[in-house]
Amino acid sequence: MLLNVGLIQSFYDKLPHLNREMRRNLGKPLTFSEKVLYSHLYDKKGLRFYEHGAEYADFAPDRVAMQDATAQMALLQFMMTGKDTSAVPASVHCDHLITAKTGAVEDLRTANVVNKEVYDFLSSICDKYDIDFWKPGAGIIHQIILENYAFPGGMMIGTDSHTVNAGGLGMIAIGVGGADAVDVMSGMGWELKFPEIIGVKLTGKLNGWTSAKDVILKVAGLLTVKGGTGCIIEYFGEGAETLSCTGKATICNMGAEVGATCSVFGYDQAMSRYLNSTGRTVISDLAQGVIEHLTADPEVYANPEKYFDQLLEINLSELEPYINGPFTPDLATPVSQMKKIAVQNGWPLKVEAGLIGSCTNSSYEDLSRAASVAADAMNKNLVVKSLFTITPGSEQIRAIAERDGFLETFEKIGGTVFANACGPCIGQWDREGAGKKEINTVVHSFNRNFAKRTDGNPNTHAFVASPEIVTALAIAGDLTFNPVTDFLTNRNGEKVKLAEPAGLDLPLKGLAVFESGLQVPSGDKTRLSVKINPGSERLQALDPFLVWNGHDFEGLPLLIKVKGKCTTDHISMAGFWLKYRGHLDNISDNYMIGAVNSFNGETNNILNQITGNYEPVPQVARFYKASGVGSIVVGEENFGEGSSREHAAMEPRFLNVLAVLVKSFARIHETNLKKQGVLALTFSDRDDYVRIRETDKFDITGLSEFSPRKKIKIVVHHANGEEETIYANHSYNEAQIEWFKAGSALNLIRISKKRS
Ligand code: MIC
Ligand code: SF4
Repeated sequence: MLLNVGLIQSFYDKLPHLNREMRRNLGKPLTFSEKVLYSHLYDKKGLRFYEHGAEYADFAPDRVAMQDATAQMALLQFMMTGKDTSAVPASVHCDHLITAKTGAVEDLRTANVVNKEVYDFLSSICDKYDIDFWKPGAGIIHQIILENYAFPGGMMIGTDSHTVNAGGLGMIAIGVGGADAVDVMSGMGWELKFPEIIGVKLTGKLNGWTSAKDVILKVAGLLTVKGGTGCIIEYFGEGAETLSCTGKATICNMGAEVGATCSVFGYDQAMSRYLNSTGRTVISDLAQGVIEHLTADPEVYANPEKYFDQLLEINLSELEPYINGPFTPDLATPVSQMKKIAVQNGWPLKVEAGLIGSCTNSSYEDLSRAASVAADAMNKNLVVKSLFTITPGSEQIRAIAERDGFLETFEKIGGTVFANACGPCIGQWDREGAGKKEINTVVHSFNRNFAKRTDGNPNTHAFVASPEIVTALAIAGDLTFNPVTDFLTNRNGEKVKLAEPAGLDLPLKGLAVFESGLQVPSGDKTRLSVKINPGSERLQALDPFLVWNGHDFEGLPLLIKVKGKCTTDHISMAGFWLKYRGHLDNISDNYMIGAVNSFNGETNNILNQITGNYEPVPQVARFYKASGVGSIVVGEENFGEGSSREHAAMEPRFLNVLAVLVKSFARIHETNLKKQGVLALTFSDRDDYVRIRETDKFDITGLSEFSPRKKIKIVVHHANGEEETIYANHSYNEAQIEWFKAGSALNLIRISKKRS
């Protein structure tokens, strides 16, 4: 048991009193999300109502989670604070840096060699700051958290956007940038705009080919990639209670794809069963004792339209399986419509590969259901038409899947089991032939399907579906196959139909015996030192960013005006570049290389206003920086959607991009920009986007009067001598303006540390 039971017990002991006080002071029944948020306010004195979607509040999360690709920068920043231990329990997970190629054993061996320097750094720094360190091969951060650390009613932040997965176990778990993790590990309050709360009422019961994944695929279609921005999605209703805990986690996991701050389910018996089956009966017993405080007040679920800021309803009995994509997770198509829609859009119909697993879908239920489909295909003498791969979420689940025969079944139909890691989900798939950039289709059970994300090939059309649907499509080799109605032809030329998937939500035989891969802090600080080789390609100690000089920004050339979707994958690509996540200078060479220049429709080819040449974005940014010139980036909607990676904000800061002006931001990226000291602005009139020309220069004025809610005046100088004045909005509060002035939020912590 890794959890500190004493801490959880004392939190639960206080809950009844706290909830009574909240209800009295707020004068209304509370949603479950509100209960968790209010019970984690940094300062609980004078508890009062916070206006949803408007007021900032400071929170005290119970724990922090980090994965290897973001932990490097988070901990490099933490080192700069001069603290000697993390103020809250924290963990680091080595999962993102393992490339999937041949199979688990070989790929892990390679990763341990190739990433040795980074793993050594992380292991030593975790030891120094009392952080749990999960070695490569132990599993994917979110699966390990669900299996070991999550608890109902708790609050946590993590340096990965899918931290939200823990909502499946009743936790408010939020994805953040590393600088936010530094705040919490330094013992400071963690600031968040108090979210709006979307209620999703689930009725009915899943059946046949439909699974929990289809709930969120449907929600993604309804809300779109930005519909959840600034919101918590709270699921409830009799349908919610029929879902397994891991199914709930899948739904919460992909809430990141609609931009939601997080998603959550109130505590129920499915969660209790999951806690018991993962060796945490003591927690489920404690939770049972405060059960009414780990869900919303009854009035809320009885009259949801009165208490939620927005309400959706989904009948699970009528829900169809969905396939979402390509290139965006909110393009939702019911399986029955795929024939028509795929042909209409000219999507490649042949499925080249089916990939299951990932942090989103590698539960016992997922693997058992997918294995039942695979076994059925074998029994019916079907040939599997596509490549088929499995990435288990953790060593625990892998060992159970092996013990219970699922892996053998997958291997028998030709599947390859990859290491317990992110692998193909984050471009860490060394796919044969991907370099040829052929137009092709793959189907996976992961969560994101942005261009290039799976195998680095921009022409790979990636579709997201449940593991059982992915398995069926891999068997059929056809995107338009509908297992609910369609037949396949087997080796004997007979027409056969796949049986509906069957599985169990939890293993009957309980936990498997396995090597967890956890390194707990030794506690012996005297012999610990964290070394960074000054000549390293992969790690670089950080230099503080410069303090704002007190002057307006004048004559900033436009670096790039981005057209259309600009996710963090476009801003700071993963895959190959993951290896530079601990080296700000080196990784800055990927800045914006995936973004489309609105003036020529090309990627990584922009005008250098000084030389007049067209060059790659990082080259032009470095040229401006070397010439002592700052620059500005312009973009469209939901800018910075997707990942929590703060490299997407640190790189522009490092390259002297002083402002980012867009139509709208995704939450985590906007905060990351603010924290790193880049001005994050939105067009007051979004139509002003069209006024921006390739050769423009910008004056950002009135910065000495920079204040909350006050628009910022920008003078745009066109090359022909004309100028136009436009206005920008921002969402900075007083404290965040101080981050800007100090050069970064971290600079403020360092200053206060020096003073104390
Ligand atoms: C992702 O799914 O995009 C990642 C890779 O897990 C990222 C984190 C990262 O970029 O390191 C995320 O979701 O935050
Ligand atoms: Fe890893 Fe993919 Fe999950 Fe991100 S979404 S944590 S890359 S498995």
